[in-house]
Amino acid sequence: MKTTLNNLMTKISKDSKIYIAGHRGMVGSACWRLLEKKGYTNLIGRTSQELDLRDQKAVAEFFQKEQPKAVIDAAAKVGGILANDTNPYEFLLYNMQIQNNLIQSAHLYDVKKFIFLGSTCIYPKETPQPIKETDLLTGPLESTNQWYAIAKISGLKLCQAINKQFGKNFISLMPTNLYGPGDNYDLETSHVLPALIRKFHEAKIDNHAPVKLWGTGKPLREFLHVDDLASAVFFVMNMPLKHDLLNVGSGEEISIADLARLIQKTVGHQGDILWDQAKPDGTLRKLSDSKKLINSGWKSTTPLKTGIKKTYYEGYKLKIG
Ligand code: GFB
Repeated sequence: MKTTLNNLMTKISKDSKIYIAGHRGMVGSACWRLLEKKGYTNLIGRTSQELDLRDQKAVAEFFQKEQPKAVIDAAAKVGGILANDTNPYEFLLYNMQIQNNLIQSAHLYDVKKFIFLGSTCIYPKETPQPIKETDLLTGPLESTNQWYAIAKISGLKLCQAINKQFGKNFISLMPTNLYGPGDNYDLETSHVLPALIRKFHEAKIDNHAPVKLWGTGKPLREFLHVDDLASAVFFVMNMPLKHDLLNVGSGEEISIADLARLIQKTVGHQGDILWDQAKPDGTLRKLSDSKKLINSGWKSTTPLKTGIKKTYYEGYKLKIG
């Protein structure tokens, strides 16, 4: 990365204007909470009604007026395996539109630090584990999420192009599967962890009815609490880094079947678990190698068991009342 001394020295201070794109989503709101707690006083956000991020002109006008010094790009069309598989058009197009508009405006209006968020599904389906940043584009993608992955790859490449050509400091973070407060509990579009919390909770209330889960239960996943991702964003925002693409993971891997048992126990469901093998498994393993970020000084602090308990009692149960 060709980063100028000027950009490396740029300090984001507590009164710097920081725009969090997607501030109402799970990731954006976690970043907002953390920055507010750390004493940052000039955070700005816009709802999708106030600013359509797919509208290039509106985004450019917003940047021209607001002149943020730093941007956290947590705005994206996201969803679980089925949503990805059934809406390829929206996952590819909307994500490219949103990120292109944000990245281009951030470049044109001289944003000093831009943090682009993606996911470890950008890496090839069959790749040595744990997955390193250098594994990018070394093989074919997983078919269910290739649309989202290609959008995110193009976003990180655009950030790298800006760094290379203009000496800027646009950093891409690729977190593993996230969960936590503000997650999506819609059973058709959600990721596995919130879906399982809801399924086990509802089945418990329904006299411990059997719970039907997707796939075989064999795939392995790595989960990261969203507050840990927010701490990585905060870390990266304040650090001059050599790298412009970094994985963010907990290093804690679990099979979907074991995750199901863990959530079942946390919720207190005592019925059977059934597997609907007509639903996709997705990639069989995607454990990230986050050594680059960890060696720079960041680490995750929420063990999965604790995070699930917190998400169930302080997130889901409060949400449903
Ligand atoms: O979290 P998830 O939807 O996404 O699914 P991916 C993970 C695994 O859980 C898959 C299984 O093997 C699913 O078959 N699973 C079992 C379930 N029961 C359920 C259920 O009720 N709901 C869901 N959703 N899954 C997504 C990508 O992949 O992860 C995105 O599609 C993104 O692009 C995101 O990268 C982080 O981990 O397979």
